[in-house]
Amino acid sequence: MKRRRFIKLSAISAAGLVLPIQLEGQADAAPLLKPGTFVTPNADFYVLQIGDPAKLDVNTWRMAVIGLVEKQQVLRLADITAMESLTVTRTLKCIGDPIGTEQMSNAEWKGVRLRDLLEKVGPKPEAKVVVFRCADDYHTAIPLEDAMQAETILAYEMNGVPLPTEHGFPVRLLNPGHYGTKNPKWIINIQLAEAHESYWEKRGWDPIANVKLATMIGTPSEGEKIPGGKVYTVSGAAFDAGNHGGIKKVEVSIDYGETWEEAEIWAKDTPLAWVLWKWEWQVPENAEPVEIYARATAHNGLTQDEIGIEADPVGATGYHIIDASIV
Ligand SMILES: Nc1nc2c(c(=O)[nH]1)N[C@H]1C(S)=C(S)[C@@H](COP(=O)(O)O)O[C@H]1N2
Ligand SMILES: [Mo]
Repeated sequence: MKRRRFIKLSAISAAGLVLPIQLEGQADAAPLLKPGTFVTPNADFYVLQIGDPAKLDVNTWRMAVIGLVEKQQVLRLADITAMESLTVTRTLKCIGDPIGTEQMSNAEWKGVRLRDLLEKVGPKPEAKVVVFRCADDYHTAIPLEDAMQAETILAYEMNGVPLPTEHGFPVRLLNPGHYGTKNPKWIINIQLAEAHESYWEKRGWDPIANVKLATMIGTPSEGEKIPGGKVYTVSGAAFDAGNHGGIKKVEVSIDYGETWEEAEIWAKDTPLAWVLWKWEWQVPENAEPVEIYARATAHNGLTQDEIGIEADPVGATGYHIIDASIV
């Protein structure tokens, strides 16, 4: 029995319009892997914010660390780059991203541990959250406990170059396990406080914003015509941001979820980065419509559910399903 998708894809994301990705019909072209590279080039990395990207001058940029601290500080970029640095691979994903769309990208980032900075200012015992205020008037807060984790990073380089303007130059936060909303760009002020209601929380979105287990299918694309009788590479990405222990396996179904075939994971790093997967499908000869499902299982045993929820307000879940046809 042909089952239809349960997820209503919403057209508007948390932070702007999600434009449908238009791909050319690939009937004649050789199937490609999508995403095709583990690290997304900066030019292809998704960009989302409440307004225009802020253009900041590094000579005048200062970042104040204030609030419930023993000793407030004002830093220049050179003060931050002089600190002990580390390089990490991190995937960012938008909370407003409907299942299967492409507000998800992966990069190599260089920066410093936020906790090294917080130790310099000395949080007072009453401090419970760290508030980030940004040059575009965006603001968000994270629990102090999260801020003190070794994986929470203030990044100033992306794929080997200074953060591009659109991605937060000169400094942004990388907050492991959390959707994009908790990864502020163009930071100009860090304040330790008892509580804070962030920009998107005021508009009804989840204040915690933990990334959900999700899988996207990159090839084929919606409506694609797949030549019968040949091998076709179904491919995509899966990500849980480490919230369920990382991705253990990805499976594909072409019979509405009756049976599942395990895909090959061809690129991975720590659970804080996506995994890329592919499955070689021997396409039947008969011309007919086909639905392709994909789901992931995490190391803690959680497998994605067919019945999903829309992105608003906690992030979308469910299978990504592609309607295509064998021709
Ligand atoms: N200053 C600022 N930071 C922000 C936002 C914003 O509107 N302003 N949007 C957030 C959201 S919703 C997402 S999904 C990510 C996107 O990061 P990227 O544009 O580098 O991919 O930035 C986050 N950080
Ligand atoms: Mo987002």
